[in-house]
Amino acid sequence: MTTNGSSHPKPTPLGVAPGSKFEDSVPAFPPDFLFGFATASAQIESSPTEGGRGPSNWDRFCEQPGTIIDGSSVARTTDHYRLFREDIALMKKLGVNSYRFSFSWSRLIPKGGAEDPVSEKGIKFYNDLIDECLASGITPFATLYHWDLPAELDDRYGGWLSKDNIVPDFLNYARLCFSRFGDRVKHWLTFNEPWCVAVLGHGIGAFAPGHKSDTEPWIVGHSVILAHGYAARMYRKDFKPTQQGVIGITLNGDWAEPFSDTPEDIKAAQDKHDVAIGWFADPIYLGRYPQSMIDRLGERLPKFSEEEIKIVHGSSEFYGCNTYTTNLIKAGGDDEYQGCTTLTFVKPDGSGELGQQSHMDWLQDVPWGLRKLLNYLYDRYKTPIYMTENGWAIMNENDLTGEEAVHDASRVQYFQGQLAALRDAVVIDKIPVHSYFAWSMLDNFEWASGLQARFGCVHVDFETMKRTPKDSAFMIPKFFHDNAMLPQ
Ligand code: GBH
Repeated sequence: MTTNGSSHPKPTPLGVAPGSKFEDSVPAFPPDFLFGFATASAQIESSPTEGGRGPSNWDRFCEQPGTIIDGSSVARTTDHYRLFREDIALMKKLGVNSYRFSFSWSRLIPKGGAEDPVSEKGIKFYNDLIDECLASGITPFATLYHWDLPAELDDRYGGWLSKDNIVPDFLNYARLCFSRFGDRVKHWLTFNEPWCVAVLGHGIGAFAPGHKSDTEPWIVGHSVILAHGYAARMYRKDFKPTQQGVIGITLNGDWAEPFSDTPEDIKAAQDKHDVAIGWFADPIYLGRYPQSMIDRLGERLPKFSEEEIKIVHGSSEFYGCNTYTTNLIKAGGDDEYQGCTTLTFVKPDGSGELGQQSHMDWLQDVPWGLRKLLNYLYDRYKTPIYMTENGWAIMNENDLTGEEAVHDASRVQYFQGQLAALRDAVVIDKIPVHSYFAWSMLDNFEWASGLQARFGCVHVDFETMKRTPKDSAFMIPKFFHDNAMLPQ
């Protein structure tokens, strides 16, 4: 893995969490393994109207009182639009070889639709960003849709609720990105975490557009699967032959461990996987919705036509994996978005919680689940895996001074555990994993949690926008250098 002309370090057993069964001297990661940090446009760019950018559903959502915990908004996050060269220089200095970012649809097509004008200033911004990455020896890894929908498309036809309108508009947007950036971008994700778009946006209403419904999520999920399928087909047909890249989707999914070994809890854990992962992964990799969802949802779950499922099945060339934690799953419950199971971090023997608690109620540090998850995904879907997100928000980190926050011991500990589990999965279990992106490069706009939940490996002072790498920002690249195979 060549990074910035530095000499290749000899593999060493450093940087490994205690308990790894990995044999110390075996290098784990091939020279083309991609590693770095992940971000998303709405969370880092700021500059909401610069270059003619149109408003997104998240710009609108933030304007509604009470939606964002600290009243912050996508309009003012980390100023990456202005500071991207500095950020890429920092990534280069830290020694990563790839950067995962997302395009803002309404920066490229301000109104979003297939008949609407393209913003050449928006194109220029991403051209410059991509060129700067390449000049710095950093492979760009691009996501088309990380939750920021042009607001106009919501107004026109309800966004993802209207499959017949949104699919052609998304395809037009995807074609623009492939044709303008695909000469240099060779790694594409269509969607980031459709579960969140459907459930948090249209079921629970915690995310834009803030709808609360028990019918919309299944319709939205269906539209996203189709938009992904058609876009991936278009890439493979019209662009891949010349551009030679890969395209896939990335899903959120945390390991679901049965609370006990009763058949009920074992089934519950599978039901949870079916809704969290299988809802999207089963149609895409196996050609059908999970039976447990069909049984539970009946008429509320849309059906694929024969033509549609042909497009969807086999559309992703890899499995994109965003994962953060592990939950214990008990049978019983009425939350359809968790497969009518109950999630807990409390250990069955009453001896306490599974792991250290982060700032987010859904996130504890449970390193052993990652290896099980990667094995589950590869067994079930039999496709190469790209890890596209994994990360940690320290409890109340926002209360620390910048000087204190840079020594992020519990984040370092989290990543050591996760990376050791990844290495065990790769080396011992032979799971083909091709990338690892830590969430996130910068402290940023954590959606409804605003600026006060800090996931960054680099500290951001939100007054001055000054960036200061935390200890974890050095530790993650070092792990991959220490565990690199030497190029042949
Ligand atoms: C990722 O999602 C996002 O891709 C990224 O933008 C975000 O900043 C990052 O994580 C950190 O949050 O509503 O209680 O059922 C993380 C995966 C999946 C975590 C859904 C929260 C919902 C918990 N998310 N999960 S709940």
